[in-house]
Amino acid sequence: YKGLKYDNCNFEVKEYGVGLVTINRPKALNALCDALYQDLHDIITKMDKDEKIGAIVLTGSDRAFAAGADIKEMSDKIYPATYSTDMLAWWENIAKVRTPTIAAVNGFALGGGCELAMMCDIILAGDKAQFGQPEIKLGTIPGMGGSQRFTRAVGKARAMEMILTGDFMKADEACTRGLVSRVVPSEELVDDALKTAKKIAGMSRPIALLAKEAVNAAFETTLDTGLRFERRLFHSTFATQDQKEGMSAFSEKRTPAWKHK
Ligand code: CO8
Repeated sequence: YKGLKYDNCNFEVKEYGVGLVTINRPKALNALCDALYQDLHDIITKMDKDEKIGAIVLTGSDRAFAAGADIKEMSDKIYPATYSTDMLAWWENIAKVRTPTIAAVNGFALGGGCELAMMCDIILAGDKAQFGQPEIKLGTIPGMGGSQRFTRAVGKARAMEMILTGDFMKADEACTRGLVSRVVPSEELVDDALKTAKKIAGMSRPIALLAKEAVNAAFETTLDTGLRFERRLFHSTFATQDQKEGMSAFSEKRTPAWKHK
């Protein structure tokens, strides 16, 4: 797939095991039209299957990560079709990717753009990034997870306020409230995200996938079930050569040479 070209996204595979996907639809501030979804899904699925890739960075432009779903494309849709096609359900495929993902957000992440960022495992924000779920101003509500993931990230009161007013949230506040992991000067954002992704890609791949699965379980279960699930996954790491290698390397004061990259 490495030579493939897409209309709405660019991508590259770094030699250090990181996939970089750049949303590229400047004429509409990277609004997420159906064709863009197809491109993104195709690239990300291929990267997810590529065992050489240990982490994926998803970014947009300086002005916009993505300014939402494509308003012009959806404005004439009628209810029976939205329901019978289960419109937008397919976006969840992006959240189901098993490889760790980092959204590097510069500029606007609004509506579907904010929801897409929240489908990633980590959000890093450029200092000028702005997040929001302004669907209410268009006479609709979030449809790709905003009411659920935003609420889990920032808590009920602020999520309600944002979703009911359509106001935007700046990077610093998003960081203070836990929506984003770190704020970075915007010109350094993609390099920082690649560096972070490289660090993750340098871990044992199966162990990184287990860690991701364990954290994600925290959003789906009771504490007791989640703790048991974590323990079972933890036990299972002892069936890998990489647990032996990691702990031996620590004792021998050397860098581990993972068997399962
Ligand atoms: N869809 C389509 N086109 C868009 C979108 C969008 N979401 N956002 C911006 N554009 C286009 C503009 O129409 C404009 O095009 P043109 O030059 O042809 O007029 C171009 O991008 C540049 O935009 P602006 O001139 O408006 O740029 P500004 O810097 O003045 O403003 C803003 C930037 C504040 C981001 C402004 O463009 C804006 O408010 N955009 C809409 C943001 C929004 O409401 N997003 C939520 C969309 S709804 C959504 O995501 C719902 C998810 C669930 C349903 C999904 C169904 C598929």
